[in-house]
Amino acid sequence: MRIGIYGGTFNPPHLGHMAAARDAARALKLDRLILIPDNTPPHKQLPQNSATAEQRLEMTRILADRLSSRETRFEASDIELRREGRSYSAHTLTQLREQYPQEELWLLMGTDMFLTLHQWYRPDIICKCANIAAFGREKGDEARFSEQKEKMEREYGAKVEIISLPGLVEGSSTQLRQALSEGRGEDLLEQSVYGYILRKGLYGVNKDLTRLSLPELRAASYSMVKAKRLPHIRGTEEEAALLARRWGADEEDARKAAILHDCTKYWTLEEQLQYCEKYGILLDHAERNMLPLLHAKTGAGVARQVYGMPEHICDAIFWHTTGKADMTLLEKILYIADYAEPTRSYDWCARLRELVLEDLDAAVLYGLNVTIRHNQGRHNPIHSRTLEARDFLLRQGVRDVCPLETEFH
Ligand code: DGI
Ligand code: FE
Ligand code: FE
Repeated sequence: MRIGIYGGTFNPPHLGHMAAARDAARALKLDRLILIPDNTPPHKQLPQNSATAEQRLEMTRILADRLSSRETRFEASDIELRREGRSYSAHTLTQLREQYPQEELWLLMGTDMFLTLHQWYRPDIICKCANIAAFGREKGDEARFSEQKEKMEREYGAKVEIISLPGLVEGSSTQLRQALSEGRGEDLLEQSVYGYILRKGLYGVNKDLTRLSLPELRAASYSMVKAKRLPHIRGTEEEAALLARRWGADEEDARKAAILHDCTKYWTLEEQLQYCEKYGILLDHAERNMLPLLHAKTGAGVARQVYGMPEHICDAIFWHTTGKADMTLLEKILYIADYAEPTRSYDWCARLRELVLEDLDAAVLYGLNVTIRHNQGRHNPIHSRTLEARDFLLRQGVRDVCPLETEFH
């Protein structure tokens, strides 16, 4: 296995880091790339409104998750943050070498770093533990690079590879922090990293979270979930907007509800329960043990408490997983957009996508049937609200396009 190691302050991690990491992973055919936020040296004055070490780690984790692909798994490591005081690469690499005795390690570094590598603490240890991958940058540097490469190979037995990075985005973190404090710089950040900065109010970004624009709300909400959920959330937003136009609901409300509907999906059971306790969200016995149902309740709570959403939007999020009897138009739209959105690819989705434009209630009933069938198939208990929602629609004489009986037997 080929493992890359990319250290930096990551204050904040930006598109330049992202491009460098991605290009290096491709050039070196890395199976894994470990991003390592460093301990800021004690003598270095931390800029005002700077992120804490924990926050730099979290932003780096978000970036790593966004970068991960089938070819390369990216991750963030707290190996240096866990260590007291200044971190030396020689120490970190010794530790990683012990952890991965058999793997091929590649230490990535920028131009300036590479040209001064012989002056680092114990370059002999560094070069013994890992190969060196230096980002070639400016034209005209070639001579200095090959001179340094030869020197490192001769004096330390290093194995050095110079990689050119086509996608390198220039820009210093100092300038980026300055831009952020002046309300600019968003375009130099990955969307979810910017969302995290928004949520935490870092680097002087001081937005009122209860008055975010739709793009800001997307960034903030996306920063709470994993990359693999984003296509679903985007799909749900587009489906909900389509249905709002079709059935005469407020399109912006439908978008907001969809953007936030799964924002707490990755909270642990403990986090979900703690949040419900804190904000007085009542749970029945069944719900306490059903993790997949809790994100709807806590998502609604976050929509209200953090993003100041009005009650009717929070309600749509609250009921989006189980449904309930007598739903409002917006509640129905979110409930069924979650199923009918384009990235869901079950066999029944094509039929549902037609139905949802012909007869909204019949589509909701169809969705309830699918949920019941899905959970029965897994021997999960069916939540009473789901059954009540179904009974309500049947009593209203809604078309039952996919009756449970025929589906099940
Ligand atoms: O959050 P999504 O995956 O987009 O969709 P969702 O909010 O509809 O959640 C679906 C999950 O909830 C899925 O894992 C099935 C589960 N679920 C939905 N209704 C019930 C249920 N689980 C149980 N045990 N009982 C239900 O009635
Ligand atoms: Fe959900
Ligand atoms: Fe969803």
